[in-house]
Amino acid sequence: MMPHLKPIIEHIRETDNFLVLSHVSPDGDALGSMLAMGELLAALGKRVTLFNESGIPSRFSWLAPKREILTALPENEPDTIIVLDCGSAERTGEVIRPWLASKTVINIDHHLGNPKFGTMNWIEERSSSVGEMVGILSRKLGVPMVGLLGEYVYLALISDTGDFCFNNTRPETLEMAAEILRLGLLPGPFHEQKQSTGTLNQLQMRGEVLRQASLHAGGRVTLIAFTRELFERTGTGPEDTEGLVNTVLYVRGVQVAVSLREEDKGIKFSLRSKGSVNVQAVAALFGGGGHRNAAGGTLEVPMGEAKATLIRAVTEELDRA
Ligand SMILES: [Mn+2]
Repeated sequence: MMPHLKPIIEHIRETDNFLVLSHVSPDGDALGSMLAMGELLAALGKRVTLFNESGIPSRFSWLAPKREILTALPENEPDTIIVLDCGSAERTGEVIRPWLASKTVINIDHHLGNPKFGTMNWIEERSSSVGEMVGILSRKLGVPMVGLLGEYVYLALISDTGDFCFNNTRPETLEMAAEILRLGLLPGPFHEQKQSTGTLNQLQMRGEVLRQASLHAGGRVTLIAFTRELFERTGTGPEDTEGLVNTVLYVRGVQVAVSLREEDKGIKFSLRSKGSVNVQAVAALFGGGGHRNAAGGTLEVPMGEAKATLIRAVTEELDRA
């Protein structure tokens, strides 16, 4: 059923010293799958180091992981690097990249078009999240998803499925969630912790962005934009934009939401779509990536030009569908 899984399981059983990492600017799946993999390997008695070039974003500070997450190269060199939720080798960041060429790399991911940059690759495009894949590994390796391991897998599941609302929520996903609840996780307190992490500044900044949301393509596209001026004026930052793009799909008749964010290198864009509209194809036009209903990338142009370019590309995709 999963031919790529067997050698990975054998390698994990036979090896001792691991470095586990996930993509820069981590989301709930990147953090959840990495922390879960850390717990899983520790439960197997392995030495494990966690690494994420960006560290933990402030909205996840409630996680307070007991295992340290390094942002610089560790002194102790691992035998094997497990790369999680990275659609390409570039997503691992700058710091660790030289090591990817010289060590055994296990690439576990669910992004469309992952180029299989690992020594071993397990890519499941249909999997809700990489956390779900780590959960499958836990089962195969005989480690029950109790305590922190269960919490971290659950965080990954709810993050990438939009709290089990997106189409990537499969029966297998809910069965894994059910397994974790049976083993003791309480969803109420967990969701409260996850959701109540904001500040008034963030709320007001988001309000301002929503007030300026605009409709395009005959009401099929909504667009929101975050400028550096706005961040400076409201005492907020790029990490405070998370999730707002999903909110603007709320408008009746809208099929695609576009979110733009001004950064040093240009404009970072996020796209969300409903149903069969493929925004991954749009992101790929500009060197970006992602999934059918959630994708993104960067445009090295000013804000006004980024708006026009993306509205045109998204409209063409909608007209084709
Ligand atoms: Mn993911």
